[in-house]
Amino acid sequence: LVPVTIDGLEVEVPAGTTILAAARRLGLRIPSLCAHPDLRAAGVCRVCMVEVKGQRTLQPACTFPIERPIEITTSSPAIRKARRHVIDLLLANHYGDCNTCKRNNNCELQALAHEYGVDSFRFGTPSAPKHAIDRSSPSIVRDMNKCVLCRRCVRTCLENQDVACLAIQDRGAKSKVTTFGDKPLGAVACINCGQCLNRCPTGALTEVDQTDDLWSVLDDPTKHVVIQTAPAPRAAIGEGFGLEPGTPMTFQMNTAIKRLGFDAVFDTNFSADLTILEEGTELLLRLHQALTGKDPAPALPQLTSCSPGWIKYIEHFYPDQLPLLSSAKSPQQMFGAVIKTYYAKLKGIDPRDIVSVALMPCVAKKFECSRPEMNDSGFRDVDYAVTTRELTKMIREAGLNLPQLPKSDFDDPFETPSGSGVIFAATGGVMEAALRTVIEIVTGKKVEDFYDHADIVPVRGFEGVRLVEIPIPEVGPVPDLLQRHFSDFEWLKGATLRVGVAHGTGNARKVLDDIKAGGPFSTCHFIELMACSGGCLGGGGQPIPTSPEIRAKRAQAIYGEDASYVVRKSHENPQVLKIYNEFLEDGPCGHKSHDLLHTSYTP
Ligand code: HC1
Repeated sequence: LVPVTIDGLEVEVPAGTTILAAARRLGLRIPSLCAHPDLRAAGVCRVCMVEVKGQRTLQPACTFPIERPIEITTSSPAIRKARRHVIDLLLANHYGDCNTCKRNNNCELQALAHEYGVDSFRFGTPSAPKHAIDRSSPSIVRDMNKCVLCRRCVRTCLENQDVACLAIQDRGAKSKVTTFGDKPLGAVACINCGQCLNRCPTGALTEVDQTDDLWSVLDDPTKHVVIQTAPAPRAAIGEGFGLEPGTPMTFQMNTAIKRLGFDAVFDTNFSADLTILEEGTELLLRLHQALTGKDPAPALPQLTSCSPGWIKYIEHFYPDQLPLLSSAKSPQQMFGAVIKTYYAKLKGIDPRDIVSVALMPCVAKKFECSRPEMNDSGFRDVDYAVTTRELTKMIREAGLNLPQLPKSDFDDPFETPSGSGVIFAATGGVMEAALRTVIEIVTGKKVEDFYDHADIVPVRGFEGVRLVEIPIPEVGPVPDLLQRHFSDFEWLKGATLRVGVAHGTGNARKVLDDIKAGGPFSTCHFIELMACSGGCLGGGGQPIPTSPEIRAKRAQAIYGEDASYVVRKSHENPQVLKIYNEFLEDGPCGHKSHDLLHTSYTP
């Protein structure tokens, strides 16, 4: 450990620690635009300059490694002058009208300018935008007039997501963030995950905003407007109203949604549970084929298919591995198909008059619902996917203060919230939900007999990739729901399920390369892959900022909600059992569910 003194405070840090990190340990804040807790240091913005005793010039705190005892000053007239100068220069090149910017009051450049007392444009400011706004993507809007060249988006896309569709071009005054061949974002291999916009300090990258469209349909008395709410937004939306990350707002959000004028609010947990029944049955069918040696050899490991950014990633970069994907649609899309068929019939409403909205933590969901494969109800299954940030904006526009609203339940006929559905939001959650159901269905015993409180802790956590073994020590009788597919489970007795979990497509690449190379993941039976860091709770549509700490707090809220529910397993959700009884009569992976709830992807 190396002793270091920062502003008179002493701390010992491992050799190589940056000044910025050492200062954070002491609770000191050094401002920066290019540093981000999820990214490696770049040292490009020069806002974090500090004095290091013995050095003739100011040094960037984010890249200066502490190798020997040193003395640092983070605030002095020279430092303030230098930082102010950098901010003035950035503003001289920054055409962004704060009043109309999506990031107004949540912009790091604006906050810095305020902090350093900038009350005029010292070097002038552009009088007109220099760049056309790129609206070609179904998910993301790029306005390079607001870019500060911090390269957080470039590093996120390259280092975290392994997509590399953004890059820095040219040097000096000509420098800009661009795409391959300077093409529109919608024409390059972007996976729409929106992880870049979660780390953008300004309004250069934002989601495609559909709130005006939504207000229009809500104002149309001929439309029956319903919304399903994904598990992740409820753990984060409070942040937009000044609450601590991880303050659950599930039931206050239901009240807000009703007051906005929606006719019904449903929980995506219902269709997450439906997904588990479908995807779990598909897994058992593939395992049966593999373990009984039946031809043709099944596609294993089965890969989850609910994260649309991940789907686009495998389509772009590993098309030869597409057969490994589960054919189950995502919960968003399953619910959409159910709403315009089963629900429409139950309520006697013409599906043409139903507007099906999804509240998602994700900007790729906007792309997903526009895919040509997603019309199996005979209509577009989901009409709009809006983000947590868009709903926050609508709630504010309506003059509602979310934290002060009373609580209300979800609406029938999908009103039962479930624990397995809610944990979908955290990395490892889809796997845990699937295991709760598969273990109980196959062994005929309670999952609590094997794991305390049904918490399958080994698949939880935030490591980028995880591999876990789940023994199946005994088997029980085949439940009615699956008798169409299996006469017994003897073929699974004594087997060990090998499962994997990865989050962030950079980690997905590691898993896919490992499968190709015949490594440990190639021997897995089932792998959960999510495009975003931390799973959906770290999605591109969630409140900004994001960081490992914020995502951990959101995860706590998710697991807390799971523990609080009476129904914690997908196969025990009464609404799921009812829909198999009343509508999907031939059960999971039957003909009707195949037509409505499954799909296939082509390279
Ligand atoms: Fe997700 Fe999913 S968990 S993909 O992260 O399978 O977006 O929250 O809604 O569809 O349920 C997102 C979250 C979400 C789907 C579910």
